[in-house]
Amino acid sequence: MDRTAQLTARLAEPAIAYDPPFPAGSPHLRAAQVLESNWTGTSTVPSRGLYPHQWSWDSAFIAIGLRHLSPLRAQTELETLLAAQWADGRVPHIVFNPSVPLDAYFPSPDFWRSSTAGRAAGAPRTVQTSGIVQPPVHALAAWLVHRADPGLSRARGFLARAYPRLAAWHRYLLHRRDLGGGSLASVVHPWEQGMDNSPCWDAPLARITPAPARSFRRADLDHGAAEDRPTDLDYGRYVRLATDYRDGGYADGTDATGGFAVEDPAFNALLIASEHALAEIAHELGATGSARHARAERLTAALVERLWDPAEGMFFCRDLRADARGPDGGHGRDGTRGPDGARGGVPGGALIPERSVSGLVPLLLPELPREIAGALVATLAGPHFGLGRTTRLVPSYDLLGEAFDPHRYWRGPAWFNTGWLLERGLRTHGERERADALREALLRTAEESDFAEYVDPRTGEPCGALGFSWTAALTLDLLHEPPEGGVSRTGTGTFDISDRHIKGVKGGDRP
Ligand code: 9WN
Repeated sequence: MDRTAQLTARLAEPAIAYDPPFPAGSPHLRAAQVLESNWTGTSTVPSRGLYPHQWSWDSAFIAIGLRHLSPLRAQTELETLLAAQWADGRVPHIVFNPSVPLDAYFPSPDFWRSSTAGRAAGAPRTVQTSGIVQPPVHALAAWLVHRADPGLSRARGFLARAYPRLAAWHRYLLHRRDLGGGSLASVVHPWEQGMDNSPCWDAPLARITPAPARSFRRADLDHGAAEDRPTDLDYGRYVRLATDYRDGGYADGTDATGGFAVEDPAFNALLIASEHALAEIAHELGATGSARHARAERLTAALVERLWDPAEGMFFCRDLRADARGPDGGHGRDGTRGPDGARGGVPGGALIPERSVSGLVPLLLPELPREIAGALVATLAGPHFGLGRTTRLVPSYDLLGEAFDPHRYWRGPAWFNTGWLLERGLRTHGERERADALREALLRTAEESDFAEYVDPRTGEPCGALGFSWTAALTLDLLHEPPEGGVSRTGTGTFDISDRHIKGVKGGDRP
């Protein structure tokens, strides 16, 4: 164990355990061991070496798996993250562990300087965070965690304390981040969308002057293979964007965020799913929640209006800073499709003509029009993603795209969180056989790869960190969610989270 790992391996409570235990070497136990060894006492690191702090959307996925082992730990995971929320409502993408040496991860707290540079935006004083955000999976996670043990949740006032924070988080995204004026939230940095190095960002990033390579030291290359990670040039651009945002006081809608502004389908689909979950939380707390359900439905209409391309059968990112009149500004490399993609008249930028798994993730929304869901399923199984034909898991990027690389970060490999979301989406839309097959492939590959961060989508060859927390957590969730369970709208409105008996797990299921 290296020094960083030792410093973060502080256990504040007894180890979580299955009761009665699963046999040694069973997938349940192996996944639980990953989560156990990545737990710091108040949250879970994505991976001990590469990512030694708390990450926002990782924690949401981790909590979804942890709820099957320890609902208390799952609640704590989310509470630790929400305690670092800024007064303007943003939930930061990293919450730094002060015990970890500064050089263990870049950009470190002394780069972000949240408590000083972020003062006007209301950054907390006592905890150091980054100043950007990640996809809003948190309300969905909070609701699923609550449903794993409603008795414990009510006794601790878990939802009553989380609700105002989650509501402020959504308010921030819907108001401060509606940079395109079309009701969707925008990301102002590739790290915010979570698929950092996707080819979708190549065109918008090309407009950014990179920070010189000598001005920063990458820590990721101490742990990951350079050929799997983003290039130095990409990093230079990430650093420039983050520096400009920081130097503008992390204010939104100003010149500081002018360089990069993208409406992303997965980010917004997760916001919609979480808005439905927030409606359920409001209902549990005694309100009707109907205004939130209605808002989620309006957002779904905006998602379709602004990002759906019927000709391609999938959603695309909208680059708000693209010159919609320029020759490369519009969707369609041959320039025949017009600056706004297939449909004219959508104001603000242009669709980015790159097929990313992000454009399939809205399948998780149950209220998606039937023809759109059908087209997404066809695209998933078609030549660009090849699910069940040429790929065993869903690639992060178009198999036929020029930039496809089965090993490089978000430029082709398969991740388990997007696979999990699509498994739920297929089930939601009645594609039971495909969902079962994807579930089996996710479980088999997670186990065989030692819970890898990501894998080659065709062969399952592991890449990145091993013992990766969300891979283990979502494996546990799939193991505990029986495929024959079907999906109802009684839960989040998105996933089936109706009362399920979680058998054989200590503290798992109470009335
Ligand atoms: C930057 C932690 C995070 C994930 C992201 C993934 C990667 C960080 C990095 O790791 O991003 O946030 O250093 O590359 O792309 O999705 O949340 O697991």
